Amino acid sequence: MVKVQWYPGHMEKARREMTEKLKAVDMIIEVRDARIPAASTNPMLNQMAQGKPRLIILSKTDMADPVMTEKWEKALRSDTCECMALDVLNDPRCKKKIVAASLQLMEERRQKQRARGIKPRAVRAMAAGIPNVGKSTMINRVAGRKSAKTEDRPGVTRSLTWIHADPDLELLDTPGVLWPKFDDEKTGSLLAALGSINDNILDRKMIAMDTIRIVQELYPGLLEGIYESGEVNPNGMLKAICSRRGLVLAGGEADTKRAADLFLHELRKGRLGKLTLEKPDDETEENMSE
Ligand SMILES: Nc1nc2c(ncn2[C@@H]2O[C@H](COP(=O)(O)OP(=O)(O)OP(=O)(O)O)[C@@H](O)[C@H]2O)c(=O)[nH]1
Ligand SMILES: [Mg+2]
Repeated sequence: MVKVQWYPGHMEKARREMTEKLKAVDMIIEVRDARIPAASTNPMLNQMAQGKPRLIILSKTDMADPVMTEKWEKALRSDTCECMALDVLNDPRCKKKIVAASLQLMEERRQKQRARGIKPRAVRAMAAGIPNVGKSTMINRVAGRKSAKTEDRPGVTRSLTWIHADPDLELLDTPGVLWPKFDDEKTGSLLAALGSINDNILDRKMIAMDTIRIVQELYPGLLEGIYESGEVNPNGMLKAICSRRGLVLAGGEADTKRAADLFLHELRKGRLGKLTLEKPDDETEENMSE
């Protein structure tokens, strides 16, 4: 697997500002990509959040494997953590669900305030997560207007901004933040494959090959069917893409670099089907003991 890392100065700056702002925050809304629910969590966030109630939103569920999404939702839920999978872009019930879940997580404290005759103020939640998972899109959905800038590339949001999204919920938009060293190379490859790492610094052919291997393992036969290839290794798959899509260099040689870009593009846009590239731990263990 190829080794990737992306931790530019603006992320370290954002991390510091987020730590500072957390004092004024009641809870965290952590947005993760439903297609990679483990790789898309930032371990630094756990240290920063220090036991604040958390709502995990698995975004982009419209492109994830529904069976796996349900398993992940269950696996990630705990006493202090609610988890919901959402198509943040299209689900019309987004706002209602997110506001209700946030109020629910803060209910105990709000109840105590009411008992003391205090009218609870709006819940203040920090939207946090790695780049390009849909934090700003989620905020816009709750606000019902385009308050935060969104774009399909990592590193769009650059400053921390409070948005009065709902009378009951104020949301702090934050820049996507990664961490200085990924635990393993697979995490880096998955983050790169789904567009959370700046493409310009990547060896995209290596990323594509790593990802082809992962997809072949989890969804045997899928790519072979789509690209009409036999059972081939990742480089063979890139060559099959070249011949299906007519990607040839001047000398007639297969243009595997372009095939890699095309593959990553189709994967990111969900055109290869609803795929989830990681299984919850217990699933993996089950498989191992079989
Ligand atoms: N299909 C689909 N696309 C989504 C969903 N949520 C977000 N997107 C898209 O993902 C891209 C990134 O969304 P943003 O809201 O800018 O992501 P972000 O987490 O704020 O990114 P940074 O500010 O760069 O950290 C945009 O092109 C969105 O339209 C979703 O649930 N489904
Ligand atoms: Mg953003």
